[in-house]
Amino acid sequence: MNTKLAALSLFALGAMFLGGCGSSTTTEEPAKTPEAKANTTTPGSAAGDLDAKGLKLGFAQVGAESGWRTANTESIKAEAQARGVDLKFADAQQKQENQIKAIKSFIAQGVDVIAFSPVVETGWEPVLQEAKKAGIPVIISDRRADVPDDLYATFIGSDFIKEGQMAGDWLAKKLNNKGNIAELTGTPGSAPANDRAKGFRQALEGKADLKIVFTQTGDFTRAKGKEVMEALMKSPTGSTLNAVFAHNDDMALGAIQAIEEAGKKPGSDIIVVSIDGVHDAFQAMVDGKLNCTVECNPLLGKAIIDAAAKVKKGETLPKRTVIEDGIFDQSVAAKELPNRKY
Ligand code: GZL
Repeated sequence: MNTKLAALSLFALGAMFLGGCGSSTTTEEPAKTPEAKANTTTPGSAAGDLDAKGLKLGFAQVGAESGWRTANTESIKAEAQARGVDLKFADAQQKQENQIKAIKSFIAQGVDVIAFSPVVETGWEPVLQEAKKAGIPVIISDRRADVPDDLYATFIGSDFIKEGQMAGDWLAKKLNNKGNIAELTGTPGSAPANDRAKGFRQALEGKADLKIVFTQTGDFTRAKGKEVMEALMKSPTGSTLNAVFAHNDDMALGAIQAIEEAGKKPGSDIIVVSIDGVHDAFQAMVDGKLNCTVECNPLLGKAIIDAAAKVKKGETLPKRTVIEDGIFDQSVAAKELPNRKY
C-alpha cells in the first residue's frame, strides 16, 4: 500500500500553511537556514473556513497518553466547536478494540464522516469495509493505517521516517559519529514507532561507531519512559551510554528524570534527543536537560474539519497530505518557547 500511496498525489500541507510550521535552525552554529519560525500555524486550508456547520463527525482518538495527544485532541475539539460541527468524540485509551467499537457506533449513529488516528497500523480493514458499505467516508489522521486506498478518503499526517532521520542526523553530528545509544520506542505496531525507528537507523547507516545498544518500548508515556530508563541505568549497559533517542518527548522527559536520579546529568553526560516539540520539551532544552526535539505538529483540527467538509460535499481529496515538521535544539529553545502553541 505504501508504494501505491507514494505514487498518489502527495502535497506538503506546508503549501497550505499560513506560515512555516517550525522550519528551524538545527545546528548550534549560526543558522544558515532562515530563523526558526514560531509554530503559530495550524495545518489546514489557507482559503478560509469551508462550511462545516451541522456536519456530523465521529472521531475515534488513540487516547490521552502524551502532551502531543492532548494538544491534538484540543485542536480537533476547538475547531469543531468554532465551526458548528456536531462532533462525537471517543477516547480509546490506546486500545484498538475500543477504537473499532467507537467506529462501529459512529456507523450505527449514521454520522456524515468518520475520522480516526489508528493506534496501530494493522487490523482496520473489516471495520472500514463496514463504513464503506454504510456509505460513510473515512479520514485517517496522524498515524497511517495499512488498508487499501478505497477504504479511506485521505490520510493527513507527518512523515515519521523523515522525523527519525532528522533525529538521527542531528544526534550523529552531536556525537561526532561515535557513541552508544539507548532507544525508547513508541507503541509497538504503531506507524510512528515503526517509521521513526526505521528513519533513525537509516541516518546511522554506515556509521559503525554509532551503536544502538538498547531498545525497548515506553509506549509513548512519561511514566513508562522513566521506568524503562531507571532499569537501564541500573544495568551494566547504562554506564556505557552516550545518548538516548526517544520516539516522543514524553518518554524523553521520563528518561531525563531517571538519568538525574541515577546521578548523571541529562543533556551533557547523556545526550537526549526526541520527537514531538511539546512545550515541556522546550522547557527541558532551556534547562539544558534535553538537547533536541523534532517537531511533529499535532494541531490538525483545521485540516481534519476542512477535509471532512470537502468530502461531505463529494469532493475527491488527495490520498495523502503530508505535514511539514521542523527541528529545534538548545540554540533556539529559549527564543522559541514563548511562541509554542502546544
Ligand atoms: C505522532 C503521534 C504520536 C506522538 C506521541 O503523530 O501519533 O503519538 O509522537 C503520541 O506523543 O502519543
